[in-house]
Amino acid sequence: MERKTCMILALDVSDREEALEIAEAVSEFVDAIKVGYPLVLATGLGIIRELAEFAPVIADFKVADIPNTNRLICEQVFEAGADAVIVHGFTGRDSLDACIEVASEYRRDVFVVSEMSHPGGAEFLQPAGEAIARMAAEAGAFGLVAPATRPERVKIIRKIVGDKLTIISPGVGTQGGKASDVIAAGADWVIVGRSIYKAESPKEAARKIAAEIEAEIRGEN
Ligand code: OMP
Repeated sequence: MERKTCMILALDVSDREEALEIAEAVSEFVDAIKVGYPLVLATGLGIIRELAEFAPVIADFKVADIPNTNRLICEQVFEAGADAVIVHGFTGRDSLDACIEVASEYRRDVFVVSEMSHPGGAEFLQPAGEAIARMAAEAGAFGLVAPATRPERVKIIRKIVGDKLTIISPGVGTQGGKASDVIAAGADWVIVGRSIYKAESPKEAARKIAAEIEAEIRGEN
């Protein structure tokens, strides 16, 4: 995944035509498209290949099972054409290793959720977040998912993993996070869903967030 716009679209719509329309409209402003259960359950796994025409696809299945099941899930994800998969880290090192093994067979990437962006993310997952980040780095994951709603946590996690891991950060816009803040805290990419796909003009919404990120990177904020 090439870092040009520093933005990933979370495409959580459930209609195939709408998904393809939005993907095409915003493709110049995003480096990847993240799809998850809402779109894939509604339209089928084939949507991954269709979206891959516009940008690399990250399959957000938050894989969280025993190693054998994780392996079987990841094989399906990469056979379907995804460039990367999002997995949970709380299931432990062996479960994560299974995902990373499959990803390396397919020459694809694994992102590990260290802690989540919603208020409940602070209840059980956050206390384990730093250990999960350390484990992901030791296991050789490609990156982490860390919360844009808590840039101070992204800063801590960035310190822990240094430049070993790529950090992608959801929670910008509708969940209250600010793209420039979390990029300043050390995230490589922000993940944006509703603020783009629910906007009257997804293209204009994406353009605006891309401009904010660019200004932050240039040090204009
Ligand atoms: P919006 O809140 O609509 O911008 O969407 C955020 C996207 O990121 C959704 O697809 C969420 O499922 C996802 N996400 C989070 O919001 N918080 C997390 O902690 C982790 C994820 C994720 O793994 O992508």
